[in-house]
Amino acid sequence: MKLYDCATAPSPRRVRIFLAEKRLTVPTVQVDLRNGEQFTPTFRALNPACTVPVLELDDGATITDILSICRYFEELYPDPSLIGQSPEERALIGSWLSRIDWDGFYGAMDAFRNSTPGLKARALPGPEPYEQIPALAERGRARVQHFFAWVDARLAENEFICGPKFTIADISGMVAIDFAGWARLTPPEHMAHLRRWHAAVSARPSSKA
Ligand SMILES: N[C@@H](CCC(=O)N[C@@H](CS)C(=O)NCC(=O)O)C(=O)O
Repeated sequence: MKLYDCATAPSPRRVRIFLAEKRLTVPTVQVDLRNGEQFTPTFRALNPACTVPVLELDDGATITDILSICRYFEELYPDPSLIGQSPEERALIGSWLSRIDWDGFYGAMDAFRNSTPGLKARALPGPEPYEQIPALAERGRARVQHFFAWVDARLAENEFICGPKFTIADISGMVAIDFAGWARLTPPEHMAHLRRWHAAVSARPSSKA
């Protein structure tokens, strides 16, 4: 088994943190996204979407998105549970996770990718040459501010995003916030709950994975 990774990119970081929380070690192969290694014929053959993370299983099968990779490890190694143990827990965690992806991760991605000069004609990850749309960068910034506000409100009443337990939603939320920093968006001073939680999850050893 091999995890195709890029040490500086937010998406594979989510998988690395998930594995670290489960105390699992998987051999990794670094893919140099800055120099376009994701577009080489070898990598395209592995993942035509030209993105990381990719988990390659021993039989050659490839899993090419964050959540499916995490679910795979959760089923193999259920303890500690990060995606929920009961149908209700799994549904609630899944629901918060999709809100985090929607406003937080995709908002940060739009803000960053539509405004960074080095990403011209690469406004979305993958092989298609999508042009940047400055209005999407602006909208992404607004979505991230909205994301900060609702996560702060949620954390006023909960230790972690889904309640008293650390879950995959906390991993995704922390990585989304750090990614938003690439577009110079940081949680405002007055959002004390968000800042308390972000400091706590960032202090876990897994956050350095
Ligand atoms: N659908 C993928 C998307 C992952 C993704 O967007 N990865 C980015 C790194 S954060 C990537 O590989 N980008 C390649 C590029 O920008 O060309 C998932 O959810 O795992």
